[in-house]
Amino acid sequence: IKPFSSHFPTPGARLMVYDLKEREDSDALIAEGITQKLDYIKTLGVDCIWLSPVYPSPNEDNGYDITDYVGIMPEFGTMEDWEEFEREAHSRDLKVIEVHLPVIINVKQIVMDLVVNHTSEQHPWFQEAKKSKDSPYRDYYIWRDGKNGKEPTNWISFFSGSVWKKNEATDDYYLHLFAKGQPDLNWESEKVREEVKNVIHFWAKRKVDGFRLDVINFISKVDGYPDATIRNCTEISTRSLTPVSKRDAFSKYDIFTVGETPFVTPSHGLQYTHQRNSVVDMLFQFELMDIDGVPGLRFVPRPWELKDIKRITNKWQEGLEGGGWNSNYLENHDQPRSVSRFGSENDPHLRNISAKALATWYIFLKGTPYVYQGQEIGMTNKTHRLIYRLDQYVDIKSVNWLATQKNKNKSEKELLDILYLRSRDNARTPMQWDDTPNAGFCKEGAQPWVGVNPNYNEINVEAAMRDPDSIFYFYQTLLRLRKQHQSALYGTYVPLANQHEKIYAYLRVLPEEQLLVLVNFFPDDSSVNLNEEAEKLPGRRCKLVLSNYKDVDGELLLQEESIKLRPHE
Ligand code: ISL
Repeated sequence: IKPFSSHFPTPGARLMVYDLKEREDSDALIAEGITQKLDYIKTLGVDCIWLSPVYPSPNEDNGYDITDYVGIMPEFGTMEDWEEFEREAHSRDLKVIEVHLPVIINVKQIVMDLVVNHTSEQHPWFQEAKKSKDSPYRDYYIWRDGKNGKEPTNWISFFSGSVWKKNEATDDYYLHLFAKGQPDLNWESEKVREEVKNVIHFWAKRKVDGFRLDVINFISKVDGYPDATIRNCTEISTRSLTPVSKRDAFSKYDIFTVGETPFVTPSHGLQYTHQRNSVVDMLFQFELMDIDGVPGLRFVPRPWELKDIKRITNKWQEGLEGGGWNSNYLENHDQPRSVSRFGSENDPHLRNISAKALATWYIFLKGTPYVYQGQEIGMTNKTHRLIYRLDQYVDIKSVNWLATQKNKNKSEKELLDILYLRSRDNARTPMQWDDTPNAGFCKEGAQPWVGVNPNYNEINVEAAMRDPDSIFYFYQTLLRLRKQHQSALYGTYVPLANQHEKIYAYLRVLPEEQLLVLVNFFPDDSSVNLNEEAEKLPGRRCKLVLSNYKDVDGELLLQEESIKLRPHE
């Protein structure tokens, strides 16, 4: 897909990238973008690409505010470019299968982001709807009268402030769980549901293989619109998903779906993804993403603990066993970078080792692993406060939160420290392709939509491809091993050494093959004794398949002394 034809690269789509070196002429600025990087993505061993929204949008929320569900943002290119991307992606079919026991799902290649909890306020539907109470589009959205001259309820938006905005023309309020520019669609309306089905048909006919369904459990709101007690959005959604859209739209095609579903529990997860009557093939839950922030208060950081990672992972791995299916991830476009968050980012050696340790830990969990762009080369958070200023943060969630901090007596340094840990911008800096200016993301002298992370000289794809010991090649190996080993795909998850504070240990068990994963999450030596759990172990020794330290080889003795692991080993 073509990026901006002016000098701007791409604000919305996270995998959207382009390489200017291929062509000399000025058209190079509208070169092939992501299509050009398909071989890179394939080399990594990825079977399927999820594109963040690429539809027309004023970009108040990086493309999650859509004005046309069946168009392409002109800055990215045209529908013809998208179709070329589709053809090129499908021509690289790897013929690998992803399995959701016991139903075989073919590998899917292109997943589009379906953002239908809300539209952009610039969407023609809303532009019409807000004009008058008689508008034919009025009930596409959710309207309520004010209460005593104030908002209809006390609900607080995910992006700070009330979820209600006054509409002068009709003297009432519309609901927006996210930005003011993202009015919620009214799913009670048959017309809205028909519109959404048409969007699904539109893309499915263009050979899209699947959809990520943005905040899909928020589409139904809590009955009666009562005031909330804890005043954040956790209380607003009724969280229930029913197979209706699937019946009328998805089931007509060989379509894969992953629901983005904040606040769900494993029992929801089992129900929604169950092989017999699934609503979605898999879902994204967020419990791990909340372990280093006060629940519901993203900008109140706290240190994470391994015991929380264990508790949450055990809960989801065990909870979805026997019919459900997990999505496993360390990063996405809303989250800080994992190596900054859970690894050791400052020392280059430990950054490499810890990124590999984290990868090993999650790629062998049961479920489908997702890799977010740049994670495979160990990209880090947006750089520290010596370089960044408050006004250089552009993510609406961060910007709106900053506005709420005006009279709260926090110093600039404190605010920058918080954003450094928690801002969504951390994941949204341009992809680092090489060490040329702007990291090869856009032309020298061009202004990327948000600043390139200054560490691109060191951390970039070109350097990773040159170095046999890079994080990239380790990911490649992990993804290959996962497909080669039946235990890694189908094995039952069995946690070991649950009380250990430093080391995460688990097995993936099939009668004919067992896989042991041992990961030291911390930057110091640690050891673990598995003798007490000898009855769970497959045997006394195991063959070493892979390590992130180069000098290990051969066999691991499981029931001798304790097993020693070096920093992040
Ligand atoms: O960020 C979160 C988890 O820590 C949650 O608040 C939640 O994932 C998120 O706010 C919902 O995200 C999705 O919908 C938003 C959009 O801004 C995000 O980029 C998208 O992933 C509204 O469309």
